[in-house]
Amino acid sequence: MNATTRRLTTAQALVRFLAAQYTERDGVRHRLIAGTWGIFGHGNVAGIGQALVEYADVMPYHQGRNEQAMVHAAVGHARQLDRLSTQAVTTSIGPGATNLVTGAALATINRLPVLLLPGDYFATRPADPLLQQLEHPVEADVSVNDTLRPVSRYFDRITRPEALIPSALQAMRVLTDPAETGAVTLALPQDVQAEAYDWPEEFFAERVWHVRRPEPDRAELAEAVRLIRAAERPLIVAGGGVHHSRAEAALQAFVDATGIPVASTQAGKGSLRHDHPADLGGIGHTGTAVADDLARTADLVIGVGTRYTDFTTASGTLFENPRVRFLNLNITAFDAHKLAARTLVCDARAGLERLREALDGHRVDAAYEAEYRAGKERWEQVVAAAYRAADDSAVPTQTQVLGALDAVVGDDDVVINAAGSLPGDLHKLWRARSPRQYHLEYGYSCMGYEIPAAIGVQQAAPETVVWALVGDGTYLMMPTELVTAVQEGLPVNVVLVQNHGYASIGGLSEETGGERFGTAYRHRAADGTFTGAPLPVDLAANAASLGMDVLRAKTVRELREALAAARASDRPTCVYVETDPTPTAPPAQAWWDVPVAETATREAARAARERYDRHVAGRRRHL
Ligand SMILES: Cc1ncc(C[n+]2csc(CCOP(=O)(O)OP(=O)(O)O)c2C)c(N)n1
Ligand SMILES: [Mg+2]
Repeated sequence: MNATTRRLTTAQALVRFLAAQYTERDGVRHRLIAGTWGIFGHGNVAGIGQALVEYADVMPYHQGRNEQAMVHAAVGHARQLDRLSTQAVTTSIGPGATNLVTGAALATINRLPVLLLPGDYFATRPADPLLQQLEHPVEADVSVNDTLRPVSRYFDRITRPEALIPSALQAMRVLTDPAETGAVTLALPQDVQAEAYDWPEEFFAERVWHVRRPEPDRAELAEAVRLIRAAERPLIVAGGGVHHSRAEAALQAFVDATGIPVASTQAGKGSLRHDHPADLGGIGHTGTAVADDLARTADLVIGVGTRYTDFTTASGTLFENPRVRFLNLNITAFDAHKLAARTLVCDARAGLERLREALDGHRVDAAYEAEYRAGKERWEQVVAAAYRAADDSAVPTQTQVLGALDAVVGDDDVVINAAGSLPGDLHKLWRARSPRQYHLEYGYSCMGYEIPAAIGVQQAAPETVVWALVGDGTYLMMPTELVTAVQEGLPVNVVLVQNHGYASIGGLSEETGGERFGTAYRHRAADGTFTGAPLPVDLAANAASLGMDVLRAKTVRELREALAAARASDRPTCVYVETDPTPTAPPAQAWWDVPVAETATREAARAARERYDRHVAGRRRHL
């Protein structure tokens, strides 16, 4: 049937195939797989590794230090380009492959595409066990790569060369499907990688994957319009789907027409510019007072592209109005149906545009608008107070670090963070000036995402100024890719906030009766607990040792100067700052459920349990 064939190894065929895949949406084209990250071992060096050198002209290769970090970089890249372009990650078998699991979970949870290519055991089984093989005594076809199944949106093991053809096509379909996307894994037995096959020439032809924008269903749209017209206190919850769909302008047009205010999740923040009169900032446990007050009294919550995590709903306690109803616009039916909502299963941009047209002339009450505008102004004062440092020569608090950063960033700078106490402070305080600026990975909140993600974002947007904000605990978990930034000459900026341990979990521990146990980085004291002197680690010296330019800032003034210098520099630069632990962040405006010991001898836990029981009593099931 196929007139011509090309004799290549499976690995060569895969690399050639990947180099010819494109996405298209709104007439804009991207390479689907812009490059391939790789760490080589015996599971991929002679297969994919050889193919990458053979085809270096069509498939850029990036050298990473840690497999998990390579996935983070690919995720950062994918998020920056609205999921229209990602990267592949090739690993050895065994430990190299299982290091992917955390990154894959992060990608799948955040609905961001990445292509994982772990090496796998021989398909032909000539001499089991090979180096790094898990021998399962009962299920002989199990490999460690099976740990990637539950965290992948598509998984296959390519045990014959020709099986790659249907599987590679399915893999591209899932990567480019706006409702299904996430981590896609093609496990590649190392003998099959090196095996030759006569591939049909059509397999290597350029292929364009149209990323669709499904329109709303007519009946669902009519019901949505009816609900919005009937609502007195409607509130939009904007999630990551607004960004993925590039629906920010449509959202603003909808809001300008209707006056309905917008609160945002971590993934959705920046959907409206911070200074838009209807932007209420973050919602939920780490939300603003104005957003949470409106959420408590809303009679219609319009979720747009949100998964409604516990942070957003204050663990099921936030939406208190007895008459509250939900209307969810989501491309994923699974998410649209949450909270027993009326659904609008479609693309966010298409849905918002159709709603605006159908609601022509409808607007919320002027009194409601005045109420939330006043609340927004009050919260602006809270932000200003948290950012302001009375004394320029003092050691900054963490919110003053954010204030200093706020003063130097440009409208299009990207600020990346994922875990620790910074996500909460950022969600409450950050003034997002452009849709991609606020880059919070809070689906998995994975310590260590920040630095490799900054690399992926910088690769996707070479002209953009990129900031990775990391706590000291996060830095220690994954500083490895600083070496990659240095190697690639990527001018990423890292702000390293030193507070000698886990301030976030320390605070949480104290609130929940855990007495800050195991959350500070300190020497052991005489009684055996970690309550001695702070550790004599020098993370600034560590960053410098990896090749970064490092600026140490001891005061607010020095910090401001260091941030400005880092922004101006064309080299990867780390700004190191020790913070004053005096709390200057506004307190949580809503609850978060972290179960407290029901029985304990220690007073701290007993008191925490009493508080806990009071909160649990306020939980609602929305049915
Ligand atoms: C990989 C990973 N392990 C554990 C956690 C749980 N965790 C969340 S925040 C945190 C501490 C973060 O410390 P640091 O980066 O210093 O930030 P700080 O809390 O001091 O602001 C931990 C351990 C996590 N989110 N990710
Ligand atoms: Mg810390």
